[in-house]
Amino acid sequence: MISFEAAKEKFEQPFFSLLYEAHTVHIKNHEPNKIQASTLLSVQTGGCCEDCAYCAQSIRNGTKMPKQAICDIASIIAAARRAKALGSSRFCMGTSGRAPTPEIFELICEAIKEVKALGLETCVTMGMIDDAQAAKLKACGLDFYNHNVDTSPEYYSKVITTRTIEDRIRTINIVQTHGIKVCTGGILGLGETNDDRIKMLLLLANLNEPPASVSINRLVKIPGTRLEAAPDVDPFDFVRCIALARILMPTAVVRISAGRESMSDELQALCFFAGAGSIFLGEVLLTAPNADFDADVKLMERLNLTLA
Ligand code: DTB
Repeated sequence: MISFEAAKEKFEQPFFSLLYEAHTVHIKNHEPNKIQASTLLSVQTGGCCEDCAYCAQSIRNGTKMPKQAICDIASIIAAARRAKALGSSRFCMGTSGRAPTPEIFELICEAIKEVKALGLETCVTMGMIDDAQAAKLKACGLDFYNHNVDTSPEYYSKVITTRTIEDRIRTINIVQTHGIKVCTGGILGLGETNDDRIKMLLLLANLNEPPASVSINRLVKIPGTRLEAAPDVDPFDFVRCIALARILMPTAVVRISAGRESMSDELQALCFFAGAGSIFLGEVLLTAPNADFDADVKLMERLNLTLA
């Protein structure tokens, strides 16, 4: 297992040496000119009692987002068809709250089966789940479960107090035990240091099994949240994080998730070179705007990247 000091040394090496090292790992393990595309749908939005300082959906933030109606199965399937038409290969469904209610859980199980029948991969994020729920999701054919660690163990309580990072790791372990691939990651721009970012990446790399999918978000500063005025992430530090994720988790597909809407084409290109191989496609994420679809298609063309 690589030590913190060794990981920090990699992170702090000259920028182009880091990029070269990361790209070398990337081309050994991935097709560098293919970008996997996923589309997100918020099946249940808002009214969440958790206190994540970054989140639009927490009732403890000043975002005034009460619990909204749950999507019906027909609208979920319609959204999945649209995602496929856009060129996405994976459809990701999210629900707000600490853990799924029985009603939401049943709906998601039905949706997984129907979305898979359209020929799409499925991913779900719905908070804490137990063994029985993980077994049921596996039986429905779920491909990925998304559950982020968000930040470093040391910084976690500065961002969230209603649960611990150990709770998160417990759910990740349950998901992996049941043979569902894990999508996990975190958010850069919560006021954390580069040391926190390195620690978060080490935590991800040292899970019981390496994650198949790693989601790196740049904070979308949502007015009314406690982090609405958080300091910007230096763009080159963002690229360094992608590069270190690539080096520490060679086989994972690394996604530039939230925050791409405010990234230049050049910054995204550097991220792809450093080892990012996945994006979210479509107009919205869960509540926040995503990068523009037409601009994404153009960027793929200009960089000779193909969506997969
Ligand atoms: C992840 O790491 N990013 C996605 C997905 N996992 C669920 C969510 C991004 C949400 C961005 C903020 C919003 O839409 O409110």
